[in-house]
Amino acid sequence: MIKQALISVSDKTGVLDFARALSALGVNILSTGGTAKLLQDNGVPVTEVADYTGFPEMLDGRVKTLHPKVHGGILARRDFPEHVAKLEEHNIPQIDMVVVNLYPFQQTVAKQECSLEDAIENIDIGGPTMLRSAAKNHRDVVVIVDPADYGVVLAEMKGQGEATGPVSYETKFRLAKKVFAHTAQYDGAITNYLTSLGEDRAHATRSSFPQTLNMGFEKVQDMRYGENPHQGAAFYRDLITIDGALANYTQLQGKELSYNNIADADAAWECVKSLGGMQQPAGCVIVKHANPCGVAIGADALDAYSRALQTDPTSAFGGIIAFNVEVDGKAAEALSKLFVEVLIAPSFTAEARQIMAAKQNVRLLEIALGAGQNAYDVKRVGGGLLVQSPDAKNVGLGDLRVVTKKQPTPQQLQDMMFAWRVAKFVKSNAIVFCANGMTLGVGAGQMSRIDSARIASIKAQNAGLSLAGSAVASDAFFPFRDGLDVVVDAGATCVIHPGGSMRDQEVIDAADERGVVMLYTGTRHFRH
Ligand code: 93A
Repeated sequence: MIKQALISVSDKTGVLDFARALSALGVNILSTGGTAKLLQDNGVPVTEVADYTGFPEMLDGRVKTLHPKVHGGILARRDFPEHVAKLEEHNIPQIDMVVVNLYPFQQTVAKQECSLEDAIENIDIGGPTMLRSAAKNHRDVVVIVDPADYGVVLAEMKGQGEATGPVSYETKFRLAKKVFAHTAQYDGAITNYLTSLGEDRAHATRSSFPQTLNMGFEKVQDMRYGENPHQGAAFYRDLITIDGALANYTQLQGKELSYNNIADADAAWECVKSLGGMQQPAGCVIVKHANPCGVAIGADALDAYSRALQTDPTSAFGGIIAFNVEVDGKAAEALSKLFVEVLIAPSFTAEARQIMAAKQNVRLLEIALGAGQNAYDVKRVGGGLLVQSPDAKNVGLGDLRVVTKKQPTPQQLQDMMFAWRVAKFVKSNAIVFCANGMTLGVGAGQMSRIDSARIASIKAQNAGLSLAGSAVASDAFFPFRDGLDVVVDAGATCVIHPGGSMRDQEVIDAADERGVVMLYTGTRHFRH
């Protein structure tokens, strides 16, 4: 039976309606300053914690609820007669429900101008203490940290038929687990912030990489296995939602996603998102084993797909395909002829869904397009973690430098920019041949650049595509002229790469000698 609830919230979303409903069910409500005022002003009967404990809020609110009458009422075990007797002895009524959310520490420190003083005042002490007390005693106490849970709890209370009916143990346990995840993350954020400050505590020297790094994730799903069948695996998402990120997918149909599906889907989705704002509205990326094996832009989804598929139809078999536009019936018709593991798009038309429904093994994922970025890019190494900022840099026309005698034509510029965008998503060493908004040959993941160049041209030949007049992107500089000679021999007439080799001049001279255009981006895109 819930007779008494304590409500103390910074995020007041939904709390008035919830408190009103509790009150209507006969629950006695205790509350702190700001929350109590909101409830009183709106006609909900409430007792201020200060009146309840007989102790005023003090020290600018630092001490509001830290009192034995509060914590005794929460923590006492209802099934231990000694506990119950103690409460009676000290005249402490039981508190059966705790509704608390915390000072907005993360939002405060996210502001660049936030001072250490501001940050410290936003470290909540009383709130987490009540949450932890209630979560520890969840067998007898309902604890709510997330306004999204108000409805569920109310429904259970009403559903029991009694005025203040019990909330199920399952719900209380779930809510308690949520609390400890929340307070752990909250403390993690405090640690990240404080350990990002230098010895002088100045914000100017705040590091993006704190001394202690806590990252909050929640499980999306367990997987049958990992990269290989003898490895266990699960997929986690950031506790803070990132717009347009793979982890926010909605699966419309198909088998459960595997570990490799998710890794490849991410590669395809990140690459296709980068194809916006080009000469054609639709983009399509086909990924196999983490590398794009066909990328194209086109007039619509079908056009982009048909062109992307031409690059390497052999590898596309069993591939993961992503679009940056809605997939319609025409595109779905063509896609249904290929064996595909996963299809990703911002949306699918009803007709496309109907066509794909005949292929129940194909996993269909919808993800809203969004420009959100992970805060950190991480890679596990033995006993440690490599952390970097994501490779978010996009080269624009203004960053380019022509280093050869020959200047690019507008068409060559477009082709090189397209090739450059694709090369960013190809594992190093990356060599990408392109023309007219589609890839012609992709050389990926080789230990030497010249082998990537050879492989890219062999793949184009195998697909029956001509490289005459094509553009080439290389994710890093050519260390010698030999790689350049390979791509020019294959038919390329313009080349884009970062530049910056000790032998740059040798390579520029070679380009002039061969009569091709060469552009420097000044940016490298290694991807390992
Ligand atoms: O300053 S505190 O750490 N000390 C406390 O005793 C305390 N009790 C509740 N912060 C405390 N709270 C927090 O106050 C709650 O976690 C909640 O976020 C906030 C609600 O304050 P008000 O009701 O005055 O808006």
